[in-house]
Amino acid sequence: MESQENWLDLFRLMVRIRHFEQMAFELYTGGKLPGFLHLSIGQEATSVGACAALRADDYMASTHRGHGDTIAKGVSVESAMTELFGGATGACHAKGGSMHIADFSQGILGANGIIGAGIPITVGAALSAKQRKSGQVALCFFGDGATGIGPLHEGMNMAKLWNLPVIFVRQNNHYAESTPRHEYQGIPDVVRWAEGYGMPAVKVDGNDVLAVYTAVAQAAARGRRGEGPSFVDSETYRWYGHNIGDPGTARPKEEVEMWKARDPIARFRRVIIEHNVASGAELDAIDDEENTRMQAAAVMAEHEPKPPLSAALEDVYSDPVLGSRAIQGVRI
Ligand SMILES: Cc1ncc(C[n+]2csc(CCOP(=O)(O)OP(=O)(O)O)c2C)c(N)n1
Ligand SMILES: [Mg+2]
Repeated sequence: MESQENWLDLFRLMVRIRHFEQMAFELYTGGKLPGFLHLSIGQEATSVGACAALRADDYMASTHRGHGDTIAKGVSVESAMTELFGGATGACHAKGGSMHIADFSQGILGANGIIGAGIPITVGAALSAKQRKSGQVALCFFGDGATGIGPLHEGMNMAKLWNLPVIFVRQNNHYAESTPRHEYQGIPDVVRWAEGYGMPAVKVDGNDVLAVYTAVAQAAARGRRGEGPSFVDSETYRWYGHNIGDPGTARPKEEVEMWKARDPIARFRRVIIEHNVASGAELDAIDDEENTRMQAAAVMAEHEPKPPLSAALEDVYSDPVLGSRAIQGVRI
């Protein structure tokens, strides 16, 4: 990114996501939070850099590890945390939970517990944008584990065939659950697969927020010019295990430590200070503000009312009458 104007916004967003997930971890392990968690701590630069390159009305679909992506695209920490608590005022009125936060008003088509499922949804959104000539693009995040999933290959083919403004962003954190890439991926370099489908594909340092931003901005510009899909392979790492029940010890300790030393937030902090965009004290103040906001958000979210049982079928079907008939036998 040539302009340094947004650097503090990017930094603040990464810090916000880090605080959100650290809070979620504490609440969950403290027995306060229901449900389940997949933390993306360590991957903040990929979420923030990619979403910063999008317009507010562009589409984005995420994965089971979607807190960072959805906050980066615009969901507030208050709305997301209330959703994690199952509160009625949460992002999805308690029907999404950690793995399915969506906000159509911000183009967020949903995090998704089914690996690769966001990909065809994004391709469909891009088709709609193209038909409406809206100038929107549609970005799908997916993990390296999704690279072997059929919908990715179908999605890349359709996006190319119909010349759709799709940006495929692989959050390449090297593992699917605890299985390393070389055990499930036919070739080491999936950029070649994407090129094989006829789209420009680049590898990017996914812990460098500016590098991710630049790659996705170029892809978005191509999409808006009518030049079709692009693929960005963003190499990063998650610090924690696959989910809250996994201590992450299947990975070599030295590897985890090496990636922690490449912390995307600490790294961007150094860049900001070196370029005299802000001082360490100013960045600390941003961190404090985000921490304070998160503490308050957690207290608020915990005490938000839970939805009544009678709301169970609200917001589920576009036609609630026909929709409720579809699940015969359910009586509320
Ligand atoms: C279609 C499908 N198959 C299997 C699973 C079980 N599953 C959940 S997460 C996961 C690994 C995903 O790895 P990756 O795509 O690399 O994402 P990461 O967890 O590393 O962010 C699997 C296999 C699933 N949710 N959906
Ligand atoms: Mg992975």
